[in-house]
Amino acid sequence: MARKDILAVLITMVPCFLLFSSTSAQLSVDYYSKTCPNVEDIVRKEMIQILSVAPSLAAPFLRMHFHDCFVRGCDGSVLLDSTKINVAEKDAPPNLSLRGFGAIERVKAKLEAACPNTVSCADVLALMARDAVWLSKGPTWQVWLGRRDGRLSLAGETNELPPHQENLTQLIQIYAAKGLDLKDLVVLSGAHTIGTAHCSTISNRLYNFTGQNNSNDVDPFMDKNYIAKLRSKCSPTDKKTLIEMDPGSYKTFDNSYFKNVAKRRSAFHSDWALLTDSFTKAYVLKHADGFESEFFQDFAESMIKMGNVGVLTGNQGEIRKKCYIVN
Ligand code: HEM
Ligand SMILES: *[C@@H]1O[C@H](CO)[C@@H](O)[C@H](O)[C@H]1NC(C)=O
Ligand SMILES: *[C@@H]1O[C@H](CO)[C@@H](O)[C@H](O)[C@H]1NC(C)=O
Ligand SMILES: *[C@@H]1O[C@H](CO)[C@@H](O)[C@H](O)[C@H]1NC(C)=O
Ligand SMILES: CC(=O)N[C@H]1CO[C@H](CO)[C@@H](O)[C@@H]1O
Repeated sequence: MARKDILAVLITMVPCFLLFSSTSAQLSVDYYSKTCPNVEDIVRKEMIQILSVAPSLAAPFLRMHFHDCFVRGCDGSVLLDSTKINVAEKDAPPNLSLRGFGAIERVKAKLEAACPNTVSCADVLALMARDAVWLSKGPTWQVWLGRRDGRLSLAGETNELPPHQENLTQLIQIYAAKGLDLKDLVVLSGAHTIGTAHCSTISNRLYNFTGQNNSNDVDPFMDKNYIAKLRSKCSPTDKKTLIEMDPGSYKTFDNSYFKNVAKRRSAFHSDWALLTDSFTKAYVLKHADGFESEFFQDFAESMIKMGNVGVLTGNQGEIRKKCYIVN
């Protein structure tokens, strides 16, 4: 299916989300049509420029939107800096590897110049994540807008993010707590078709899976050749080196994540775990074998759903002037 057709399908599907998703009731696709009609053009133009200079930021923007939505809802709390009296989400261990905060401030500043005090940081991030996927040759979708920014960010709450060592039972519970189902879990995991991970994140799978810290203590569910390949890149104590999560096409949003998972060549135990349930396994195997346009359509749907998690609307929260600090 051509990309234009996918877009058409998405637009015709959009009303279903209104009917079935109560949290989306106050978001709308034309939220800024009167107050900031060029919002999408401004974000897209900036994104094209940012990614032409720093292409590796596409994946971090997508991941940042996910981290925002899973902690306190999509309210921009991930963007707030710590203060003298508070440690923010940004400074919690799961955020060690988040990048691109400066670029988000630049896009927000452009929007403040065009339409002051109007577009929330939470919406800016949702738009940037969408454009990051599109510019990585993935699908696009209509972003529902009208999120307001929260005023609180607590490092401790990042424990609501899914840990990469988890088995499926726990991942399902973590997603369910956000109103996301088994299909969203397998589909959104496909985001790992772009981006990188730190050696330190995966070193336990390579050297210390059960805590014995010896050369045989590997994750038994990872392909042996792939373990050897990763070990050649990552020493046991390496904290800096990055590995491509989808080797060879980590800059392209495609369905190769599912090929990797099917071959037990995925970065995380949580990716492998998708093979331990009959529904998610069937999804992985089907999409390892093609059906990219169906994955693209599913990804767009699940991203819209994730973008609705715990949003602030109406008079809740505020519209931040700068994303790193409350007004
Ligand atoms: C089962 C749930 C998930 C787990 C356990 C998980 C875990 C992780 C971890 C540990 C990293 C690498 C961090 C590092 O070492 O630098 C990562 C990277 C990434 N994740 Fe996830 N993730 C999950 C779901 C998602 C979702 C839902 C999205 C987006 C929709 C996403 C998007 C990304 C992206 C794009 C990267 C690459 C970031 C970069 O290149 O800097 N992940 N994830
Ligand atoms: C998943 O992990 C939990 C806690 O570690 C454990 O109780 C459960 O049995 C595990 N489930 C599977 C299928 O391994
Ligand atoms: C190995 O794993 C154990 C248990 O998870 C952990 O306590 C220990 O710090 C790890 N050792 C290394 C060198 O990472
Ligand atoms: C783990 O093993 C490596 C050698 O494989 C060693 O250098 C390191 O000190 C060990 N770490 C711990 C905590 O035992
Ligand atoms: C604990 C820690 O390393 N926190 C980091 C979180 O991310 C920000 C922005 O990249 C870093 O400045 C912090 O050091």
